[in-house]
Amino acid sequence: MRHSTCRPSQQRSLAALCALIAANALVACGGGNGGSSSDVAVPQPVANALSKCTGLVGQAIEGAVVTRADLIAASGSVPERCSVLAEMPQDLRFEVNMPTTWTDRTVFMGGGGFDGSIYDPTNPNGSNSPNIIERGYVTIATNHGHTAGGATFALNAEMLNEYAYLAVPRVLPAAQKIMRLHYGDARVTRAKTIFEGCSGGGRQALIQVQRYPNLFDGVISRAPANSFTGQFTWYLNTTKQVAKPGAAVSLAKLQAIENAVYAKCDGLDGVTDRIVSRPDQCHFDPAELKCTGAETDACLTDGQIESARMFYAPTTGQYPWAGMPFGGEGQQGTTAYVFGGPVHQALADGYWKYFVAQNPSLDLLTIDPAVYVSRLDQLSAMIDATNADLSRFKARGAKLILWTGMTDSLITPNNTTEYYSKVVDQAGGQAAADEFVEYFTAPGVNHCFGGTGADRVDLIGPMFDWIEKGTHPSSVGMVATQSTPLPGATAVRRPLCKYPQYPKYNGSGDPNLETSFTCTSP
Ligand SMILES: [Ca+2]
Repeated sequence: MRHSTCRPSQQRSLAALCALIAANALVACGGGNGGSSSDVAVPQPVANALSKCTGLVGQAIEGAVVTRADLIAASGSVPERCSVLAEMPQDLRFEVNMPTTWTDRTVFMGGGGFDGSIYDPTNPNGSNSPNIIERGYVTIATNHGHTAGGATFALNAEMLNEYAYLAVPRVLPAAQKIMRLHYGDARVTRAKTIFEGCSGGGRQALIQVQRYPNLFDGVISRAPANSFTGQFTWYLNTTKQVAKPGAAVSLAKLQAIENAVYAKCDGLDGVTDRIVSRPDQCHFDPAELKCTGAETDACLTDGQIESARMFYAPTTGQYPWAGMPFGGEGQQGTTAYVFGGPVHQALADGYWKYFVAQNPSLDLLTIDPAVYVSRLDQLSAMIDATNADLSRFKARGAKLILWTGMTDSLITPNNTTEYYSKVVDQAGGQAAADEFVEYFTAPGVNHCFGGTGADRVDLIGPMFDWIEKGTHPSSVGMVATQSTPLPGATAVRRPLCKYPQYPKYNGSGDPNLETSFTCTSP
């Protein structure tokens, strides 16, 4: 089954649709632009590609059976490729796309949400780096062990393990064996392989780095759901909070919050562009909007203030959550991501009923996490990817890129920042960390894509250049572009800055252009 995709356009209704689809496949929407990296020189086409490809059907390879293998003709900018579908017990399916003219680069594309579908590499609006297949890369993707169905798969222990951590290490050897049959051993042995994913796919990326450090030469983790247990506990708490009488925060009030945040914080980066590039300097208390007379859309009651404060406040305990960022509240309110909205609720419902309690008939609002302490510990050990000791990964020369949108209200950017800081400490300091991990933050960008900022950026080309040539991504002047500007507006372009740097307006020049900004340390 193909991955459902949609692109958040300027129409808010479509954005809302994207969000609903995202409840099942969290990384569904995004943008794509051309690659910025030089590719490997003069790749040679595979001889007898048609017979080699179709001859794979029915073969048993490394525990998998090939169920489909088609040589698909070039179409537009997508080159001719052998597309292979294979499966393993119980329901682990994967796809390998092998260009006839291959650049000796392979990308394993992560999934998202509760998974259950195979990421489509030909979709120009995927949530990862754009135009992967157009650049002659082999792509690999998997359903992570089950087919759609929301979170119901979690009642099956084997499927839950595959979702948690086992799918990629099961699939990759079989996919690489298929590649060897197509391209020959020598090329596959010398080729570089990377993993990229956002959201749930960002968590999968960090699973590889932490538990299977020998599988990939490079890993790109975007907006990772790596503090899974804390994240889904927080979703439960916010769902309960906004269910209290008078505690729900309407879309109009979310817009009032956004306006108040921008009034205080937008200009801190040198230009008022509805992008907060200095979140470290942005301080806002929802009580500043407390209703003084009759309630209106522009003010908050005590119950609504309590909800909003809960949204931004970090939580503590065994499974903490870092608290949400300021900015983008109104626009993300329309996609129902924030303030215990439908997406938070759907995720909480799936996790707590099927992963934790394993009882679909429970009422979400009555669930007490204290009842499930041992089960949460068990799930955390399986699913969370919070280990900051990456010494095995670093020791073999592998590289890690972290990325996050800074107004992501589904997975807070503060979560990624906290993880990165722990990795730096564990590595022995900034200089030691810089050798193998770089972290980039995108102001004004929502969950994986969208927002007022520049959300679309190629990280795969710079990653391969880092692996193959030793060129650090932060040294090549990466530029991000806004995928979905408002109607009639010009797409925003910004330099993509390495944390903790931010794009500071130069004081003159077109604020839509990256040349008007300089990556600056706070
Ligand atoms: Ca600004």
